[in-house]
Amino acid sequence: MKKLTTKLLLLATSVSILNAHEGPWTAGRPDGHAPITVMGDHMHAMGEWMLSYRFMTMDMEGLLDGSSGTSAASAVTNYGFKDMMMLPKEMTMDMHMLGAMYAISDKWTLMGMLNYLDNDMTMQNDMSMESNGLGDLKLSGLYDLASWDNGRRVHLNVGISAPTGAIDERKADGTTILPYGMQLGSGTWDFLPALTFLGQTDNYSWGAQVGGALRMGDNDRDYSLGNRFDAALWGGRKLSDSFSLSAKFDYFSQGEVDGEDKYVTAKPMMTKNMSSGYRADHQGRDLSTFGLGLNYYCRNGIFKGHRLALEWETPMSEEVNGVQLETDSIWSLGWQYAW
Ligand SMILES: [Cu+2]
Repeated sequence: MKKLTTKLLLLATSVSILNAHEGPWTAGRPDGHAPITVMGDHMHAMGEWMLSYRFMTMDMEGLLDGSSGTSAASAVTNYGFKDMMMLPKEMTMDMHMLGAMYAISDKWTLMGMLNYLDNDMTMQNDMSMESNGLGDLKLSGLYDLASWDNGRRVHLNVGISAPTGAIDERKADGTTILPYGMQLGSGTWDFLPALTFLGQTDNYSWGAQVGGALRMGDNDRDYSLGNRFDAALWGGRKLSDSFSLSAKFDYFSQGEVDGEDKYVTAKPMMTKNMSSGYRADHQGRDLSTFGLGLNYYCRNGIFKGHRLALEWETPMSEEVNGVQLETDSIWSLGWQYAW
């Protein structure tokens, strides 16, 4: 009888890990938020506010031609650049992101996000280009489609991105326009739809999000960035009341640039004959990454309710349009506080 009880207990334990917990999904635990790089993953209860700050740094180094590594010399031969001097060698993109959330009802949570970008690119001739400033302002509404008593829920994200980021950043000489990848915004109003699924058990949580960015029209420099598709799948393991670990798979696909910057059209010799950074068909890529994250949720004292999160992402597969820099790694650090 005792043996049977033990067996039943073991069975009940293993089932409870796989099965959902009693009651609805809750954000009030360390794995109650998705990995820090996922935006609009959770909703709030009516009247609740949240502020967040994220710092993200991405390193890119070496050239890819499609999905294979290539050299600057081969790129010159294959794509007819004048020489390899101005082809990219490495780049660092730093991003500071401020966010706010407010739930106007239990069905609708509003979200706003503004970025400050700092880009630094070195060319093959070891000269560098820099750009920094505000990025595009994103405003979204999150709508609760369904919530169940077993820890599952699904919500819709509908957002717009306003073209507040500059798209006429220039080299230090003040005349030559910087490549597409060094500009701070899209220059277009973008529609940002997404669908988010969440689930929770006693010790685990998981989620999936599919979404994208649809550019509406051309910007005032006569082009639009490629549309973007995003998909993310993540899982979290609650270690204690304050700590959790997460793993994430992320995929995005962004198309080529449509149209061409008017400076590039006017001065092809100084731009697209020199560097892939100015060629519309050498923009956009498919990238799959794997990420690991650590989350801390403060439960007591004066920092009660504050969250800290760290995530590291590394590419699993990458295919660029034309010749572009290869993504190396991405580190993200975030703080969030809800009240
Ligand atoms: Cu929030």
